[in-house]
Order: sequence, then structure tokens, then C-alpha cells
Amino acid sequence: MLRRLWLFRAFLFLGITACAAPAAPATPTSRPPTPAPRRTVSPTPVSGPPQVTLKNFAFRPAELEVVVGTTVEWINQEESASHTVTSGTPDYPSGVFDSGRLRPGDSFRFTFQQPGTYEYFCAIHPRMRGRIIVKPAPGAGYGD
Ligand SMILES: [Cu+2]
Repeated sequence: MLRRLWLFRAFLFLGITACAAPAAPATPTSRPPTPAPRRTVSPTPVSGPPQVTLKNFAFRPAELEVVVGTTVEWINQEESASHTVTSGTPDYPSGVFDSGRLRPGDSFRFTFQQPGTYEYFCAIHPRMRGRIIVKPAPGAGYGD
């Protein structure tokens, strides 16, 4: 795993040098003493907790990627159906989170403190499936 990541980085580096792109400084010591203009790596605008809606017997988005420490909010927007947000799969509920029954208009929040991939489903309609992918915080040393 680690070795593959290293290899990937080596290829990346080779690719960059082969193109002779001036974009990447070779050493980390060449940082300017004054802060550079802020540039966000992720294009996703953040305003309030990311939301997953429960509508037409589906989670939307079905897959959501967040960084560790993010609170995700699920909102039941059905007209009459109740759902749950239950971690794991119908065969193997993981016990990490469970909203209980969410009636129309109800919402549920969970804060993801550990990186990983979290499958979840609706305990009332087990065909409803979703997934939250929690990435390590930037600068945590796992990748950049
Ligand atoms: Cu349901």
C-alpha cells in the first residue's frame, strides 16, 4: 500500500520533470516567507454541513466524499415515507450510526471522526443504499 503510493509519487515526479513544467519547485525549502495567495485545492464550496436528501426512496447523492471531522446531515424529503440512515449493510449493520425512523421533514446528523468508507442503508427499505467516503484531513501525512 505505502510502497504503491510511493511508486505512484515517483511516477508523478518523473512525469513532471519529463514535461519540464516550471510549476513544481524541487525542494520544500524554496517556500516564500510571505504567505502565497490562498488557493483552494477542492473546488467544492462549503456552506453549512453537506447534505444527503432522502427522496423517492433513494439517498442523494448516493455517494458523498468529505474530510474527517465533517458533519453530514440527512434530510427526509418524502411526502409520506419514513426512512432510516443506518451504517453498514442490511446483512452487516456496523453500529457506527443509526438515525432511527426519520419521518418526512426529519433530519439526522453524524460527524465522521475516522477516515474510511462508510456504507449505509435504510432499515425499512434495505434496497436504499448510500456511502460516505471520509478522507484524512489535509496535512495528515497520508497524501497530498
Ligand atoms: Cu427507507
